[in-house]
Amino acid sequence: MRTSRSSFRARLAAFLTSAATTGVLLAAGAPAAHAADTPLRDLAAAKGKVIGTAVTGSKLTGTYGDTAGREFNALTPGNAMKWGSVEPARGTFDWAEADRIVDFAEAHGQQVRGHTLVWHSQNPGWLTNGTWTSAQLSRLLNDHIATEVGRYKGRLAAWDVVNEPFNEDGTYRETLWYNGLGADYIAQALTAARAADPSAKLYINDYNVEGVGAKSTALYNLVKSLKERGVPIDGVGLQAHLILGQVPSTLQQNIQRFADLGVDVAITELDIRMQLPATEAKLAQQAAEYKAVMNACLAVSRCVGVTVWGFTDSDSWIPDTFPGQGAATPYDENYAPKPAYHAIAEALGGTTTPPPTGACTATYSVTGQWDNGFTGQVRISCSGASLTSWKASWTFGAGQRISQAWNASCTQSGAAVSCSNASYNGSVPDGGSVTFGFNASWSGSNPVPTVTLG
Ligand code: 9MR
Repeated sequence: MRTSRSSFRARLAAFLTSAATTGVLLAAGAPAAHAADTPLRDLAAAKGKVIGTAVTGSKLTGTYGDTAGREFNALTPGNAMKWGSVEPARGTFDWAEADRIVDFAEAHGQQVRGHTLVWHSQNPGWLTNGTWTSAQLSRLLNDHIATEVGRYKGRLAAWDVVNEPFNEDGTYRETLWYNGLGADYIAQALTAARAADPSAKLYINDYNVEGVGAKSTALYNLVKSLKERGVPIDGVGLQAHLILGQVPSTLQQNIQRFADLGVDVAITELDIRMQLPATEAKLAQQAAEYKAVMNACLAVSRCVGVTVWGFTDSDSWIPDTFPGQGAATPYDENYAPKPAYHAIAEALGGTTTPPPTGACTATYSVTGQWDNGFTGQVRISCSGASLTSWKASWTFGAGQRISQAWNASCTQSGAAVSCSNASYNGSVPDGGSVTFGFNASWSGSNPVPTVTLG
């Protein structure tokens, strides 16, 4: 199928997808296929644990969708279920992205963690700018919970009912809810959520509560008193937005003390950020720290599992919020698994074959997909090695056919594709990369092939 560049661009804008990848290597001339690792979700399932990711609904196609569906057994909408997303104007609801994520999860046999019902942030302007009596606030809270939890009744595994209720010193955060209703807004929200969906596990979720400290102790005391009062509370979410080198040494002990209260614990938003650029040493340290977090959860039977806050560095909140920092997730921004990915797999009992250092790798991505066409990209990167010419080959698994290529010369014979460098981009220096692209047709499915560099 031929596609003009301009119509491709228009379609790309409408159907922008990101890409997952398959990486393959070549060190010193000998092609070494990267053995397909067992998906994380299969490893986690064998241990009865959740391995989840936050997702952006609009991106759940192409390689992003393939990876989210293949590797994770739980999804959390990163933003789609927040009040400001679902009810931007009072009484006007937009469930499109949230529905899309829940539908995707069901189609892929994944759990959904609802996030989040009661928070001080990402609320609609009509709510935060309004002046409300406590009776009105109370009604708004109950109605919101009844509507949103009711919509997904029976379909969600858990809800982050209340998000981030504490200050760092363990006092209550002064929010719209706290100021209007007092600390009992928390019990009220939990009670309303239980009434709207008796089968969903109800959580309080916060950050900087991973280790034992003033804030986590306040959360502990709250959960204890809610249990004593008979308020429905099933679990605590430890977000775990961590900084490289600062994984709390008391993480497992802290998880255990919550478990001993008789509630579940989930690591709900794990990422481990670093000052950029990411070096091999930092990525190795990050891998060890991902493994330590996994192990702390795996050591406590009531720790249900770990969710990462975005699985790829191209879909992470970190660079926007902490300028100069990033590389916080298990996949790089080209969807190549990082050492952290392999560390998660190992913690879950997998045996992985991490790429050797000193190699050139080829990473295949679907960067745009529409009707029956798509644009693909292959990036060839070298680290500790270099190339003076290259050839990237793969076999299309579902009848895809290349119609045009740029920055490489490609031939296709049956399902076999072979692309060689152009006259100007054969050389890939140590630490450098080149990319080439192509347009191709697909129908039915568009699986990502494994590329061999040779
Ligand atoms: O990942 C979310 C990001 O896209 C939003 O811009 C941000 C706004 O605060 O919220 C992010 O998710 C947050 C989550 O809902 C609660 N814990 C902290 C997360 C990172 O800010």
